[in-house]
Amino acid sequence: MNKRALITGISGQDGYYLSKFLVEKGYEVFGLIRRNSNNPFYRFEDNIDLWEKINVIYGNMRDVESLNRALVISKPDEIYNLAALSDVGVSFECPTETMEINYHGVGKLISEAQRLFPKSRFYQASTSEMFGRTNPPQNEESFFLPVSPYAEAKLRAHTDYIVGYRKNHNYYSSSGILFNHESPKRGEKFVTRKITLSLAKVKAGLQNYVQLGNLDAKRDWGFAGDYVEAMWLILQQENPDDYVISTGVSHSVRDFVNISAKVLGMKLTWSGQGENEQATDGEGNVVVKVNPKFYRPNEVHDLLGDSAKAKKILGWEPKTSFEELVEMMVESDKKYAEYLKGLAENR
Ligand code: F7E
Repeated sequence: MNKRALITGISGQDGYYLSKFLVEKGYEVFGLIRRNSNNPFYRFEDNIDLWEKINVIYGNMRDVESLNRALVISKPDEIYNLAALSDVGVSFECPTETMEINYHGVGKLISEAQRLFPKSRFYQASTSEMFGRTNPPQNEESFFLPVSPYAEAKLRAHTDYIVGYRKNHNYYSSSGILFNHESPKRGEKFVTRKITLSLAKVKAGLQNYVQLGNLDAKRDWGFAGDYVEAMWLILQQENPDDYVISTGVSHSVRDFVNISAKVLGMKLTWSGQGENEQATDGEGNVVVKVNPKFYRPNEVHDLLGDSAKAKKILGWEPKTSFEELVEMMVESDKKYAEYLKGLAENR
């Protein structure tokens, strides 16, 4: 019989790649979707065949009845909890909502899962943000020093519910402590996609420049398509555990801008410092500016993962290099910007 998986947050970037991966493996996939006025399947628009294979269940992480219903309908062997308020910057503005979804929501889901399906296996999307200000490289033994409401809530869920349920309730709960993972399906507010889409629009003549915050922040950026395989592998192990998933290479936001511009054939020249830093293209047009509006009240400066444990135990390694990732995202946004330009010209 086919295995059954319930994925919360299926309409996000990771939900897209994980459902594709599991459907290809022959799983019956159920996806929890929060009802709002946006198109729930916009990430699947270029893959309607995949969307049609997913059993959609409406509900949300605050509503325990809807979680109960999703579990009863899906009867899952595996549960992947990807639902979250995932924008770190926004979490400073909505700390209570962040705690409700990213912490209490996990408690609601895992307690129902353990009660109704004690033999199911639970994957939690934990995050490198939990390391916060701990010096790199970070691995499973590193201290957690969260500095945002997002990271605080994720860390509490990790400790109380994932480690807690595995130790105190003998329930199979594991986590992937994933470092940043990106793709052409990444939301447009995250810095990587903001850069690739904005610069592609600049190149197409649809906007003049992109405004960014802290250009010095360093992140370990991998490809989301590679990372969902690690999620699955984590649940295939005999014993539940936590694994850092990362590439082991970090770059600054400024590096990401430079490589994206290079793929677009733009040569950037940087000048100024701090809030006055900017980049001009070969023709002297300012194409990147700093706007302090995008600074965070508290910043995580340097994340660099050490995923030796995942390599040893799961046999997992990233397949996509940083340069390949940037190129994939820029090429996709180049096409998208051309499409938008065509729409504007035909209006
Ligand atoms: O920021 C800096 C910003 O929003 C990366 C989420 O998936 O990964 C993600 O969290 C860095 C930060 O991602 C802008 O200050 C500069 O230092 O792309 P981001 P994030 O905060 O690292 C982790 C692993 C998660 O778990 C999260 O859910 O870029 N930055 N200028 C900017 N960031 C944004 N968003 N916008 C800017 O204009």
